[in-house]
Amino acid sequence: MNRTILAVSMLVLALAADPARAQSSDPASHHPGGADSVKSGTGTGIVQKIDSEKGTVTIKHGPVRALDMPGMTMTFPVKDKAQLAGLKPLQKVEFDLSYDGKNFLILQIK
Ligand SMILES: [Cu+2]
Repeated sequence: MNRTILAVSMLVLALAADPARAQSSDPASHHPGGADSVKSGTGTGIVQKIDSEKGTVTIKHGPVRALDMPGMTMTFPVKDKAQLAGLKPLQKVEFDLSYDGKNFLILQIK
């Protein structure tokens, strides 16, 4: 009788523990969907406007396929304001762009 109760309670414990262990050891469960992951891509375009005080550059750019962005004119903040120093309006540029799900950021422009 005692042995049966012991066996049953051990089985219950084993069943209860297993799903919990499987859940906490699954790394994917901590980052569902990857909606907050940072994407990056490369684009080319023509400089329209530079704001060295704000640290932004307006670019008429072609499609950036990695970020699902069609060609358009838009203003980007740059990570390093010093990179704006060498830019002039109507200059052709190539840029590395990141997108964190909310904001774009130019990592490098030349
Ligand atoms: Cu754009």
